[in-house]
Amino acid sequence: MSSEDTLVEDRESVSDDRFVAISLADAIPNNVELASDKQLLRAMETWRPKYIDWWNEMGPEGFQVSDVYLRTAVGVDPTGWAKFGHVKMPNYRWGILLAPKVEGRVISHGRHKGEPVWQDVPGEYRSLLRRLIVVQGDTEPASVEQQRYLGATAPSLYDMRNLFQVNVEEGRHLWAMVYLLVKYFGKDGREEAQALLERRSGQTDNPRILGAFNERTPDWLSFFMFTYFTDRDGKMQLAALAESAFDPLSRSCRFMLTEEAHHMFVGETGVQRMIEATCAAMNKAGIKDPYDTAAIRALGVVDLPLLQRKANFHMSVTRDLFGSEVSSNAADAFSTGIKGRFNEANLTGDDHVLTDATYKVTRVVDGKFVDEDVPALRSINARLLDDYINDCQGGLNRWNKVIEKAGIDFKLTQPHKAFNRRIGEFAGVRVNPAGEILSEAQWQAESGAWLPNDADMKFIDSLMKPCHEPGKYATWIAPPRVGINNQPGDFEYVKIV
Ligand code: BYC
Repeated sequence: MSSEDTLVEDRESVSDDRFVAISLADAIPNNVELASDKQLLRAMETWRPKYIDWWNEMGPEGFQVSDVYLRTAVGVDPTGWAKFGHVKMPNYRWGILLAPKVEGRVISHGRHKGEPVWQDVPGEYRSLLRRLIVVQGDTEPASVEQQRYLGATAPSLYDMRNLFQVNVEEGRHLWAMVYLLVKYFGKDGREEAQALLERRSGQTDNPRILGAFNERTPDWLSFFMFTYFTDRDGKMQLAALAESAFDPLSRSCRFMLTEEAHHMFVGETGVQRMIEATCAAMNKAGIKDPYDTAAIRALGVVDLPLLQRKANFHMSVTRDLFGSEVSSNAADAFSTGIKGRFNEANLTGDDHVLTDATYKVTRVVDGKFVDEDVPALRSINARLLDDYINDCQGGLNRWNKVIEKAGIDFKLTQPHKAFNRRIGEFAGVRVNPAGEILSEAQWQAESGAWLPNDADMKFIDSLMKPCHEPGKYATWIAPPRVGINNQPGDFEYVKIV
């Protein structure tokens, strides 16, 4: 039975109206009653072939005709929203999926707190809302573009499949934002939807909007770090947008968050499996010193200090994605109710309006770090960044447990908040991971010890050899504990054509 047959069977056996009304005759699966909204349907049908052209041009290079074991959303409730089956990526069922409507939902924060949420866009907030939706939407195709060459060097079919799963879901997240633009922003929205397919990650004349999404993702270490650290910015930003007074945005983001969780799982377990391979190889060879780089690299595994440098790079670049710590844009987004804080509706201890509240923001004053009380409204980005840094720590703790269990004396840490920053309070200040402010000369002399250096990149490049046989893994990464959807170890996740 093909995966498409399975989808038909599921739909027919389910009468729960929370399920996506998926019809294989429809090009666009959705739970927004697309068929009855002719204008929207027409706009989405016009956009869809352009999206497919973009996917074919900028999506995963070399594997578009291969059958990939993908998870496809077929409903939006927790019990049955996903089905697995081999699919060629261009045939993936991208669609428009919103989390179920919460009846009686009221605005959780800002000057409209307590009023009913909006089902349409208030005219006065139109451009602010559109800007945030465009920025969010822009990151999604950007990440697919950044990762498009990685299939060729995948360390296993399992990892290759996870890469492609992440890619198709980022594609679907673009659909989610395009739906909002096209449905609620008229001609401007349609133009923005088109522009989302035209910008290109890393291109000088028409780049993606945010810095980190123009960086290269040249190797699998970058991919795993990106999916752990940068997708976690996705989690934080989507969670903040899920608090939005604009209910369709909130519902879109709530469903996107369920997919984001898998991306962070790929990142966390990817890094963990690298650590496992390194520790096992070191122990087997009787190497105790994690800084015995030459000996460790000769074993075909990644030394732990290099993992730290890679993590430092991705953490610092991702922290820039939170914007300036002190920002009037962020204050506006909060006061209008368009974007909340992380977990806004459940926060206790303030009035959720924040007119008189303050928040401690770390700043550089006279060459020293000081924690200053800043109006809380203007510190919304600083607070989300602090929440993000806390949220990152869980994975580091779990990785460190693996290292400790292996008896190796090494600990992965988060660098100081100000390390290697280009946006916000710390742009233009040179700071080491320990949080000491440096001169430019000191930075130039020492930063190769804190960020991936040329020798590191050369070594990583030497490891990036494909391992595409079912059940086999590259030396530098341990196999996963369980297969996707409990498949056996030698399962052919990607049938390479
Ligand atoms: N690079 O007051 P400012 C994800 C711009 S990731 C370049 O400092 P604001 C995902 C800013 O746009 C989550 N430019 O900050 C993960 C503004 O420009 P305009 C993506 C930057 O506005 C993995 C100017 O500087 N979602 O989903 O408070 C894979 C001054 O802005 C940067 C969102 O980010 C930068 N790093 O906050 C796939 C949520 N930072 O408008 C997907 C939506 C700032 O003056 N976006 N600028 O021309 C937002 O909430 C806000 O736009 C930001 C910036 C938090 C990004």
